[in-house]
Amino acid sequence: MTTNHIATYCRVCEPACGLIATMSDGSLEKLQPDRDHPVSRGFACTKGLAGVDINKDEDRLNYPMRREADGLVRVSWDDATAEIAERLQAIVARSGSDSVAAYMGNPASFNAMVGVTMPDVLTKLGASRLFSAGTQDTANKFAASTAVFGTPTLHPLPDVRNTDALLLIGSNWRVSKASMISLPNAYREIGDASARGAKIWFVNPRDTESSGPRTGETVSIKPDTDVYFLAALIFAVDRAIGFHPDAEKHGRNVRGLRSFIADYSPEQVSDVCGIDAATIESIARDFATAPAASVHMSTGVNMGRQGTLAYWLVQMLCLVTGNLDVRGGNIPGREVYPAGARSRSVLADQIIESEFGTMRQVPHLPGVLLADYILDAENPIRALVVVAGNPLLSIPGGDRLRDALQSLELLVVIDIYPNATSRYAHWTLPSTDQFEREDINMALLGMQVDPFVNWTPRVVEPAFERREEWWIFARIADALGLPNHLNTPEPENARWARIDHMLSKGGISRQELVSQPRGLAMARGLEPGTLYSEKLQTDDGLIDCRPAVFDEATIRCLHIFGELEREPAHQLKLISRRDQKMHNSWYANLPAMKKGAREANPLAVSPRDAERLKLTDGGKVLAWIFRAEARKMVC
Ligand SMILES: Nc1nc2c(c(=O)[nH]1)N[C@H]1C(S)=C(S)[C@@H](COP(=O)(O)OP(=O)(O)OC[C@H]3O[C@@H](n4cnc5c(=O)[nH]c(N)nc54)[C@H](O)[C@@H]3O)O[C@H]1N2
Ligand SMILES: Nc1nc2c(c(=O)[nH]1)N[C@H]1C(S)=C(S)[C@@H](COP(=O)(O)OP(=O)(O)OC[C@H]3O[C@@H](n4cnc5c(=O)[nH]c(N)nc54)[C@H](O)[C@@H]3O)O[C@H]1N2
Ligand code: SF4
Ligand SMILES: [Mo]
Repeated sequence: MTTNHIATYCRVCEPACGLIATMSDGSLEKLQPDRDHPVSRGFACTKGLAGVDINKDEDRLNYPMRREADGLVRVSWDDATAEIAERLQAIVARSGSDSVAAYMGNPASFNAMVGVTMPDVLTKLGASRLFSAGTQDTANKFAASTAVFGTPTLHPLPDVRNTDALLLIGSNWRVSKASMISLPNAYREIGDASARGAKIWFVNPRDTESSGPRTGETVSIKPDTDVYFLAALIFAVDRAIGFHPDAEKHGRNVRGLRSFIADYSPEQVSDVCGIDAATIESIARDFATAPAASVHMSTGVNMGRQGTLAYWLVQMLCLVTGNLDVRGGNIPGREVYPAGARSRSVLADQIIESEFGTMRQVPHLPGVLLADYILDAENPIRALVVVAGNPLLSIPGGDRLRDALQSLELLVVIDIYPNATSRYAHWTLPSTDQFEREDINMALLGMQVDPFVNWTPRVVEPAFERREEWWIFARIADALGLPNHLNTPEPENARWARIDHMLSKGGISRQELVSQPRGLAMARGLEPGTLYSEKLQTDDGLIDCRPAVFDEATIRCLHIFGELEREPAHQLKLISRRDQKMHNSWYANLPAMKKGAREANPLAVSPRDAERLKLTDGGKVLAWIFRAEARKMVC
């Protein structure tokens, strides 16, 4: 038996933690945190280490399968790709190329070849409707940054290692390691910050795993009210201390900002947010007077009703307290190679007039409209390819989406597992898992606290008939008679061409990375000084403090405030909760993960509400139906 070790990295979430794979006769036996990885430095979580179980899981998809009247039938890749191409051709001929669409799920972001090959095949087919999971969790941030900074790629990161005060809103770093920031041992980092004396607040409706004596306290907020809390913080800063000179120096229309916050004093928002005015004032004061203060807002707010306005106010809070682009404040991340900074005028082209209203593709179509595009569009989607996603569970409105998926003429799901969406697929195609493919980390450009690019070889040969996604797209394109990466003289270089080009902009070549022991290249960490001179993309070089594009949203904001004010005192709301053993909808059936609370589907209720509702620990809640119109809960 020959045993060897291969350095690789995890492609499940933002930090891309370094891993060491122990191989035995070419089989993946064990994954361990890589102590010598310069960024993750020996950190990896349960999910990353369970990659071995995923690689060997008996439930995996192993062969292309076609759905027939009496169940799934195994087919060869040749037949599967030829038949899918034939169906696509027939649908395009009958209903036009826009009747073909695709959905890219979350793991596609951590799989370099999907992003560089799939949109290309769609374009060549003449199809333009592309949906992605990013519109469920972070589209608000791209939209807000475009409005405020003139570019969707600028997201100043909290300088956790140097900050004196940190506001963490709608995020649970200990469990999730956050989103839109790459910081491997995020929980240790906030523990270290707190030990240095930094003040940390967790703004959350729930007391999470991240808060506590080691880190900081929870500021308990009612769900979906953060926009008012943020407005009140800015109001309180203005009233007690005044805005920092940076606001007038770097901001346009500060008056517009003041007129927005005027409706939301700490006293006015206190009941709606469930936070007393004095607490809001003291956070505002501590934040504004700290030598340096920073903030991170995440999916708990992104996925609420007013995530875009809230993200605008996050930037405003930093600006008016002088914490934008300063050490210990919020600083644009650096990149190993530059992320293209598109300007606001170019982005204007991405605004489309659709039959469902005016919208911006940020950068893809909103997943929440997928069912409408299938069921109601004038030129409806008839064929859908889903890669690395489970839209049926991850997009709100599952019942209608199920009807929509069932009505399709062609649904192709490319995944490592059968999932809820693939139950309705005509074809289910097995992809390789992360350790069965060569890769490079491309997501999170400009959002890494310690910027690094990491190339990894394929660790283990793909088992059964699993294939990489780019190969599957290329085979389908081939069968459609479209140019693709496989039918060029140098297929290997052709599929890497775009990535090689991007790397070259940072003065790096893939060959150089491959020759490094860990396939790594690094850039300098967070340093202030680039926001105004390089990153900001507004025409006048100023931050837009009251973007006109938000006019309608600010009026709606006031209406929602009225609605919330009228809510009964005991209104219950369901909020999302992640745990260490699940990743969105997957990992669920892995025996190593299906332990303890994960054996069931736990619902957490605050002790006060549980007592009122006579719910006991471990009891069963069968169904809770919320009747919005009756404002009543029925069991
Ligand atoms: N109910 C619910 N809804 C949610 C969330 C939630 O936690 N619960 N989370 C929200 C968030 S933050 C997001 S980002 C979205 C996510 O939305 P989606 O991406 O649509 O959903 P996931 O559950 O992440 O599904 C990922 C799928 O990719 C597969 N997969 C894993 N690795 C690979 C791979 O290497 N190749 C291929 N081809 N497939 C792979 C998994 O088996 C799984 O089926 O959902 C949002 N909506
Ligand atoms: N273990 C694990 N890790 C993950 C994932 C996973 O499913 N499991 N998913 C990955 C993905 S795709 C993403 S995008 C990131 C997400 O990473 P985070 O954005 O940090 O997501 P969560 O851990 O769900 O934290 C969101 C918090 O918001 C709170 N919240 C809910 N509603 C509100 C509200 O209205 N206001 C406020 N202020 N807070 C609210 C919730 O209680 C929760 O603690 O995690 C990634 N990492
Ligand atoms: S934190 Fe994310 S990237 Fe790191 S090991 Fe866990 S799942 Fe993988
Ligand atoms: Mo996400």
